[in-house]
Amino acid sequence: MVETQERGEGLKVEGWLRFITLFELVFPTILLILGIYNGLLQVLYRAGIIKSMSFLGISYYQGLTLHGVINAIVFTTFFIVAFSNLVMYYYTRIQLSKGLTYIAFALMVVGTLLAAIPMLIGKANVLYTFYPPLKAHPMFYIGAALLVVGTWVAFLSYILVYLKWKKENPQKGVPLGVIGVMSTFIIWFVATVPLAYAVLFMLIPWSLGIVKEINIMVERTLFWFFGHPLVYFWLLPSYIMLYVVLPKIAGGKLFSEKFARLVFMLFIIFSIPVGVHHQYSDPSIGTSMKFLHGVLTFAVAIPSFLTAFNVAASLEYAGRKNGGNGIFGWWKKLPYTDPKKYLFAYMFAGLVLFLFGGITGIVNASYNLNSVVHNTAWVPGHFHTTVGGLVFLSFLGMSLYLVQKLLGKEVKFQRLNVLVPYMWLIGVILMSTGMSIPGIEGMPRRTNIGLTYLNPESEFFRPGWVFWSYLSVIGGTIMFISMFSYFVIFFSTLFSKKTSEADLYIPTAQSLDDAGTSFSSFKPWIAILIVLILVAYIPTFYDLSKATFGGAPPYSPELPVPMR
Ligand code: HAS
Repeated sequence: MVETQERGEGLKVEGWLRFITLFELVFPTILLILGIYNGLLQVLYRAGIIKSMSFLGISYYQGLTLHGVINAIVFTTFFIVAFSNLVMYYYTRIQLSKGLTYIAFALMVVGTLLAAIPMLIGKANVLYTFYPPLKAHPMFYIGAALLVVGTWVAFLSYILVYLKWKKENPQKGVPLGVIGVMSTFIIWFVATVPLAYAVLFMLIPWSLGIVKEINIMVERTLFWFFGHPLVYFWLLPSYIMLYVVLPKIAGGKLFSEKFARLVFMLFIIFSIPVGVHHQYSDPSIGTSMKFLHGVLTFAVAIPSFLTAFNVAASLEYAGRKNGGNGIFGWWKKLPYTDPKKYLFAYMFAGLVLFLFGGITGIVNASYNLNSVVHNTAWVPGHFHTTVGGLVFLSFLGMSLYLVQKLLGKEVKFQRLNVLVPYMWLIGVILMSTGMSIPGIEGMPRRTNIGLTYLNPESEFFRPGWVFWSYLSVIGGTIMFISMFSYFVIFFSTLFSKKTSEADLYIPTAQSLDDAGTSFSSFKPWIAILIVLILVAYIPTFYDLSKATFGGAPPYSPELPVPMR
């Protein structure tokens, strides 16, 4: 067991770091109100309950862009940087560079505000994937670029802390939380370099009118080089919590730290060379590359399977330690609804959702099944149980916890708080089921023709989809109520009176095994990653270079769609 893993005392956080971290937690939570509101409008609009999304003068694609960018990009990125700042400091006790942390913070805030302006005035209705032919105002791309550069600066500050810690502790294994943060940002950095190329050299010149045409397939491929690792950028901080925090709160220990470390290393090698599984239906990329990326996608599921077993075994250990016996007795001894241990509820509800997210992900990864579900409502069904499930819930729970600790406050409405994740769980299951089942029958993933397939007057009317759309509305409404409750709890806690000393304490489980110094070096894994990227992407870009097409004119999704 690594020594730093066992530390349990609170840690004073200097004023400047407390300020930045709190800002990085509270600012995206405020934006989330708009993101969640647009989520509710989505389900209502899709089911035809509201005939337009224009309550705030927001159009369908504009609302969908705000929903995706705020919830999946801004909220997550800010949380991950705030959480990583604290994890690095807590487990190494080495101060982050104040200058770098401030620069990262400033770039992220300015970038977000710059990107927000065109989104809010309807000049960037390009969805969170923002690939052409959808075209945004240049300010959107510049803002997105600044946000990403901000995270690179934050990563630089982590690298400095990591190297200093290694130098001072040559004989020790790196703390698990630090391995988790470093893995998250190694993946993120490698994934965002091609994205930066695409934004700087393709999208910005295109949006400024400097170039008239853009190679859509190359840009899409660069985007998905980034787009799949993006999901592990979201997931790995949740895995840090599952390994480090959850077993402790459950009352037990981590089953195997060695396996947990291996999981992070496997993510480094497999997260990136899989992007083409988002492009199985795209032209210009040959089937052999699609097959290779498909195989590697199954490989990237392995660390999640390892996690499922490691976490389940840790929970069983905790349940038995809490007095549970027999095959199922230990299940009853976990703190599902203990208001003081609310982080358990947030993570457990997320784990249940991730079982569905994992299964649907494997379906997506299968080349032939993907052709059934691609671009259908099945896909949002999948990602609301992954990024909208485990990731979102663990981030919400941890945001509240960190705000509480850094300000020395008591959580308000504690009974309601412990119900929030279970409401969200029920809501997501209903909403995702209501999207996944008709998705298999071809219900489109996105539509700005609203009522068409639910309208008996339309030639596209699908009576079988009416029930599922209403089920989604019920699920989406429960999700909205859950989040409304969360906002009340979060902001009441934020503005409540201080009740204790403000310090940082991250509940940290010991491990049943002694991981020693195993899997403490990133170098061999980064080397394997580079080889795999070359193998998976050189032939892909070769295929693209042989394709004979020019650019495409910009397209606006808000153009009128022919209706009967
Ligand atoms: Fe995915 C599309 C394949 C994981 C997010 N994915 C998406 C999109 C998003 C997304 C946002 O292959 C849409 C992108 C877009 O806008 O077009 N995904 C996978 C696979 C995995 C996977 C194989 N996805 C994620 C995660 C995400 C995420 C994680 C966010 C965080 N996904 C795809 C594919 C597509 C796709 C294709 C393209 C679809 C298309 O055609 O457009 C795997 O990583 C999943 C592995 C997971 C597991 C589950 C392990 C289970 C655990 C829980 C254990 C529970 C316990 C509790 C212990 C193997 C760890 C016990 C409790 C009990 C009650 C029993």
